[in-house]
Amino acid sequence: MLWDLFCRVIDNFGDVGVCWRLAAGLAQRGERVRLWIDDASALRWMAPDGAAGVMLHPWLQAETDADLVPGEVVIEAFGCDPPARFTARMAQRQPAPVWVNLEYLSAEDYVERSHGLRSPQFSGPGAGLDKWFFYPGFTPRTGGLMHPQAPPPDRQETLAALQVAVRPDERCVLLFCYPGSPLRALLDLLADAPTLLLAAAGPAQSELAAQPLPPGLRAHALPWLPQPRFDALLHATDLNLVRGEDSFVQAQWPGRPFVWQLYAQHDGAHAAKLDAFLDRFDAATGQADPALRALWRAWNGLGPWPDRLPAAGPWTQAAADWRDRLMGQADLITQLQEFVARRR
Ligand code: TRH
Repeated sequence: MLWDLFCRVIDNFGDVGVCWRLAAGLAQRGERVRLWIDDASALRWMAPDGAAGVMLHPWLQAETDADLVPGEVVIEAFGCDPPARFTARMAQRQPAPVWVNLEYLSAEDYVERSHGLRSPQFSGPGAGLDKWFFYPGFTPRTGGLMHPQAPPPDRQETLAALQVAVRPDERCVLLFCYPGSPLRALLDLLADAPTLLLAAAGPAQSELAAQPLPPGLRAHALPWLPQPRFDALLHATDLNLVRGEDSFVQAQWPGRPFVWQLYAQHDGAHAAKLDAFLDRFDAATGQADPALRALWRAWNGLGPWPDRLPAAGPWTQAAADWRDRLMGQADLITQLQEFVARRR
């Protein structure tokens, strides 16, 4: 089948990160994918070699190319609305494409209620078509998550390829954060043990450069990595500090401790998202160390700092149990293919 996947890059890299991972995953399963994107610049480092079966197209071409015939499936990521003329062509296509809106990730209850809902289009270029809502999520009544596409390479290989040498007694920590992060307090907490801090490209490096490192901490600046190598790195560390959506999901597959920095929303809605996730995580794993929620909330500017990191053993066990639970659920791409097949 031909899948048309529309991606509008609002800011940061999650929109393109999620869409590229989906496009590459569908192509790996034999689907033909046209990825329509308004700013493909990040793909220069995120996907330098592209992927067989994925054809990149500038967003505007979907508006201007009068001979374009929509595919059997149209995915709009995060409610980005395909160009009007393309949508009008979808309405003329016989049979009509299956039109899916891939929504943002959340652990909140509304996701289970909203997943799979149909939205008949009564007006506009898509009048007469149905749009379907597809919600990623952490429970069986959602669309699931994008599972790793391949087993992770060996930890030592991954670190050696990045010229990262972790000393025997050192904890290896990945930092991928937003500008203005409360780094000082985090560094003081990480000073409880010898630590090598791998700073992802972007704000983490400039923020770290402005901070004196406590004794026992070393820092290593990483380049922008192709997505599969970034994923492999998540499996090569002891603790991952990640952000947004896509890196947050992928940091759950190694079964090692992770901390989520949410994209701060002016109305504070990110606080409910954080608590909704930890409520599910704690309930599913029996994790009960109060330092964990305190650390997550403090890192997101939502509360006071704990006086210590969560205990590593129980934290790692909880992360592994959580991963096993998620791996037991059907992955998002499989569910999306079945979702579409049932609606064709
Ligand atoms: O960049 P992000 O903060 O994106 C976020 C999310 O999209 C969020 O939903 C949205 O509200 C906000 O932007 C505006 O974080 P995220 O989602 O983890 O996306 C980063 C992508 O970049 C992810 O696919 C991993 C990839 N990446 C690499 O491939 N190589 C790298 O070196 C790094 C640092 C990241």
